Amino acid sequence: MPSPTAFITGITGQDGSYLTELLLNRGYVVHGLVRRASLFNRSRIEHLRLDPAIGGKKLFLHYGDLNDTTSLRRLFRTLQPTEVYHLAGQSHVGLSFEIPEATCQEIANATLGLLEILRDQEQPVRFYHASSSEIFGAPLSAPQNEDSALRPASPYGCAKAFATNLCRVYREAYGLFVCNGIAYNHESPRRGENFVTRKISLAAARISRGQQTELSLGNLDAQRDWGYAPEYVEAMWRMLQQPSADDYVLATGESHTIGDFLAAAFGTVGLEWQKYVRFESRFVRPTEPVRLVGDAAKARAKLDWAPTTKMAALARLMVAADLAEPAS
Ligand code: G4F
Repeated sequence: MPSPTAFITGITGQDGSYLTELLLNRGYVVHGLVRRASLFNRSRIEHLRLDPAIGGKKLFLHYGDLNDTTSLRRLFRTLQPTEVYHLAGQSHVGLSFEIPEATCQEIANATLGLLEILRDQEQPVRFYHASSSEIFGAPLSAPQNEDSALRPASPYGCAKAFATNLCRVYREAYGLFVCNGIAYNHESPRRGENFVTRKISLAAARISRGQQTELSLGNLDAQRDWGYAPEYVEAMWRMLQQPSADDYVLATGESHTIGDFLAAAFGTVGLEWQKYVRFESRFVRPTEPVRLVGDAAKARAKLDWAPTTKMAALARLMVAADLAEPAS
């Protein structure tokens, strides 16, 4: 039996790196799409790429751009992937207010381009779309599930809602195996430093080492459902192993404020966060979801998936990882 072949857009991101590890461990050949940039941004997968048993043997990177569908189509023809994980796109909700057109181009149009390519494949391809809890935006009820109304509160949320609906339409109209993973916030030591959890874990570690004196943040009252990213990529893979395609909410079912996360992270190093955090209005978004919390009952029932790492443990492990990094 030849190895199954996966193609990942966004392979250099947090989720892409964990998913690559998971797929390699399960015997896949993994191909990843990488955007050309003057500086390499491959640090999260460098340990895999430089492993002589993996890089160039089981893991291959390809330069490309999601909006260049001609070269993407060519890649599909050459690689003939059996599973596609579409994780790429501008992922910062706050930034989507600054660059809404680029955000919609990267998230909405790019997904449409991939779905069109999928339609033309001769062999069936299973497709995972990284949808987001941001599609629920200002929800009318909590917790949200797969049937909750889409009421996005940002350009990012609008673009994800568009892409999520397109995936549903292409599944129903053309019988494609397309799944939406409606993921709530999922974090890890590999999270980008401009997301609130990583900003906080880094600050707690640096302040405890005397390398930083304060931490500037925006809205501390927003509530999020935070899980641990490696557990979420397991669910992504399980979705594509099902007999039929469907949409699934991925969430812990617990909601916490930014203040709760601050207390857990700073508590790890024995500090009171209130002494170090100051408000900075530039981090406040024009509008944003107030309370997002997901109901992952369907994923539990059909995928046998349940996240085990909750907010406090997550904060602790992220601070521990930042403390273990050499001081810079
Ligand atoms: O960490 P955040 O930037 O994550 P956000 O906006 O919830 O989005 C993340 O999760 C979504 C769901 O999975 C993804 F779709 C999306 O791609 C991304 O991964 O902000 C969390 C909360 C917000 O309420 C924000 O206003 O933290 C608040 N916040 C307060 N001060 C801050 C800051 N967020 C950031 N990034 N930086 C701050 O200084």
